[in-house]
Amino acid sequence: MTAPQQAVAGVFDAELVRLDFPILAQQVNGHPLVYLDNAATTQKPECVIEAIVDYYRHDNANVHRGVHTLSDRATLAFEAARECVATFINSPDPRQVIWTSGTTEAINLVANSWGRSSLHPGDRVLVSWLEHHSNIVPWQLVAAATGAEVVPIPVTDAGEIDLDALDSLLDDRVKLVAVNHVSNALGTVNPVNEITRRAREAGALVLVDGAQSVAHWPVDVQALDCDFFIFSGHKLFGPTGIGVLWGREALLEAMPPFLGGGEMIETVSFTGTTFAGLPFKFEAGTPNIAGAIGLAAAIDYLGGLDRAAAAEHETALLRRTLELADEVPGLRRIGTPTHAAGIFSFLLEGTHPSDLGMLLDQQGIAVRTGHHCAQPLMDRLGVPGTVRASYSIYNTQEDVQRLFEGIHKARSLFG
Ligand code: C6P
Repeated sequence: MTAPQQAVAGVFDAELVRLDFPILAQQVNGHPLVYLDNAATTQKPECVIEAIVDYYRHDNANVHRGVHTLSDRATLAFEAARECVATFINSPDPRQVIWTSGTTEAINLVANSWGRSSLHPGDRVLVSWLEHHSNIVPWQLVAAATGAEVVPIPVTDAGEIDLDALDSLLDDRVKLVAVNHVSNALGTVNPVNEITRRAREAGALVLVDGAQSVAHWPVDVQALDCDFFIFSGHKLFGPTGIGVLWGREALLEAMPPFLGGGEMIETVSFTGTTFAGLPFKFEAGTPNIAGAIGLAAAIDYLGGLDRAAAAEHETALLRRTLELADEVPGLRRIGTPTHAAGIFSFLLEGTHPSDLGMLLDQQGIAVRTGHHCAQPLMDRLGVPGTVRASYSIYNTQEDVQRLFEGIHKARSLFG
């Protein structure tokens, strides 16, 4: 395998970036692959694949347990990965970075630990209509167990959180506002700073689901001023099965453990068990060591790119997409947020989204179709689902062109 061609800091060239992602070089169904399903998962650069392989080839051992050299190496790499994440999101302390299997588990951790210990009958958790199921269902489960209530924050027809409606919901019953940073279904960039300011004034905590934001621009948890920030490694060019819960130190210190087992204890006896400090209190069992190391490699990779220029590039792709969409009769964009991050959701008159998705796939173009795990949002917008093209740093204007060639072909077949 040839060495990946790393992008040079300060310069952004999507064609050069593509070379770092071996999977993108292949043909799918007889066509060069156009991968537009980045909101589902991003592809992995060679350096991430190599970091995982290297770990298993040379350093594999359990962490925090052995006295032997391999265990020391694995532990050092694993904890260095935590520090890498802490720097990446500007956490005041790496102990505030808790490894999880992904966004879903991280939200469940907060719901089960903070939620079950802090929510009481009559309390409210506000979630927006834009949320992914993983930021709805855990709250419904904890509400059923505690007598608290999950109340949706209305969104406008454009697919944006209605801030006036939020204001009217914020009262002293609200203990937490849980919103995504970017909607996975529409691409809406939510004004989380503003939401946090309003929630805080009302005495509520704020959880930000950053699954769809971290790959698009640098996130600073201190500047966001939220209480919990959560994301998945696999949407950030890292491996699956690894994710992050960041939390305010005082909150994490006060929260009870989520899962019990090895690693998360200080002492265990049948007369009483005491728990480890942060972050280990929340990390029961053998963690995803290779996943953490792979995620750190992905973050290092991003550190070699000019991220502002990368974000500009993605914005240009979406801008061109919207221009071309205007020229397609019968194409309707679903959600028209003022600020959108690299996601284009749409319907084509007379065509079922999954038929269009399959037809695009036959042309080597990967998109996602359906409700995108956001059924309440689909109901709110009155659509059963959409076709979703989601962009990343390695997509090009040629990819956009190919998408529209595919859409025009579908129109001629189905129209
Ligand atoms: N969205 C999509 O195609 P996990 O599966 O735990 O890594 O992430 C869940 C999740 C939570 N919040 C948001 C905003 C998300 O977008 C996702 C995952 C994928 O849109 C898979 S459904």
